[in-house]
Amino acid sequence: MEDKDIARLPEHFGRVSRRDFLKFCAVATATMGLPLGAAVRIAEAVASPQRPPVIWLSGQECTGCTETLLRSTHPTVDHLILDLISLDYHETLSTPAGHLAEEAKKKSMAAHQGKFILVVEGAIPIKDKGIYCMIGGRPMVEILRETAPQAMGIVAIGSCAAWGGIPSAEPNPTGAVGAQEALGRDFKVINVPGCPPNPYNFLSTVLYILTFKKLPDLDKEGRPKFAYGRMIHELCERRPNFDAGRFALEFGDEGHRQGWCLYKLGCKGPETRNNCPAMLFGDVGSRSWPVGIGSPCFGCSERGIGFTAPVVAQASLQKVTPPDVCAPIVTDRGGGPGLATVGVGAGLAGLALGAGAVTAWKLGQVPSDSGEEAEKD
Ligand code: FSX
Ligand code: SF4
Ligand code: F3S
Repeated sequence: MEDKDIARLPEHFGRVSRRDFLKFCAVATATMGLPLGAAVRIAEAVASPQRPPVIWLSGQECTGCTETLLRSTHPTVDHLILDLISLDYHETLSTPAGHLAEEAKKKSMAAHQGKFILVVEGAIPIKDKGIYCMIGGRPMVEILRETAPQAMGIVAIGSCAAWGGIPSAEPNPTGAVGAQEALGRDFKVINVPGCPPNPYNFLSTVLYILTFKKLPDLDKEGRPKFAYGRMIHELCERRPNFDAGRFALEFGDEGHRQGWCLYKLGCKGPETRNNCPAMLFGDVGSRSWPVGIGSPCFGCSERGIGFTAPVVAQASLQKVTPPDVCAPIVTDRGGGPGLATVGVGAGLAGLALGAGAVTAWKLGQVPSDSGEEAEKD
């Protein structure tokens, strides 16, 4: 990012300083595997006087998805929402309630046909004509089907909205499904699963659509590849223990206290795609993700794993060898660091140019000029 590019940005984006906002954009661009220069394009897109309108529908959920956004910083998302995005309807955060809120939604939809982003939070019950989730006297499913055709893009935030999540767990008494299933194949829903999802994955997705006016590359589950392209197991800091056969066998045993691998306690990292070990949660520092604090991953972002597979069941192993990017964990005595170790170390030194670059390294993505992901499936 060149100085002249930065100079043409305003000093403040609402209450967020240019410095803080660019830091956020650098993390977002690295998360998406884009060249760091794209941060300026993102900043310009979001800073346009016509703030992008967002309509946020809530179904069957615990509101954890909204809560996780409120716990993010760089800048705090309440600033991001209130100053940069025009959040025209959100049942939890909107100031107006009842008829006034419904009125605001109608007005926004009429004024921004085909230009607003529709965010869906929570599952949608379709059994018995959707009567198990009523909003303003109407079934959620009806409201969703009426709103979706007018949106520029549809993002399902959280596993509930992506494919049903907790409300759809057996015996699924309300017939809960995700937004894609409720809307059918005529629509393309971007899924940002997780229970809750990482706020940066969600914000990066929204910023991508707003900046590039197209959808990011998606996997077969409709998830952005930049966030869900790698297995947790590939990025996990406990992976050397897995490879060396060091496992915690019970919660609180010596292995658990030593930070050994949680595979035998039911960790679903080997069959769950997400970037939790790299992105972390809540901006409270290292290890702030489930496995980092000693809890096995239960596969919240993987359809058919979280809320479906028994929590204690051992994951099926899809890849058993360490990723190439890892330095060897065992070296011959006296051999010193191998070429791979030196190469990775030199690469890290070169990349350590700021928060964006560090995040890119953690994700195993090196920002390239092409704007494409460095690694593909
Ligand atoms: Fe579901 Fe979101 Fe889990 Fe909760 O609202 S993805 S139950 S964290 O909050 O929808
Ligand atoms: Fe990490 Fe779980 Fe894989 Fe062990 S099984 S290395 S704890 S992701
Ligand atoms: Fe979910 Fe596993 Fe990440 S439980 S939050 S995908 S570590």
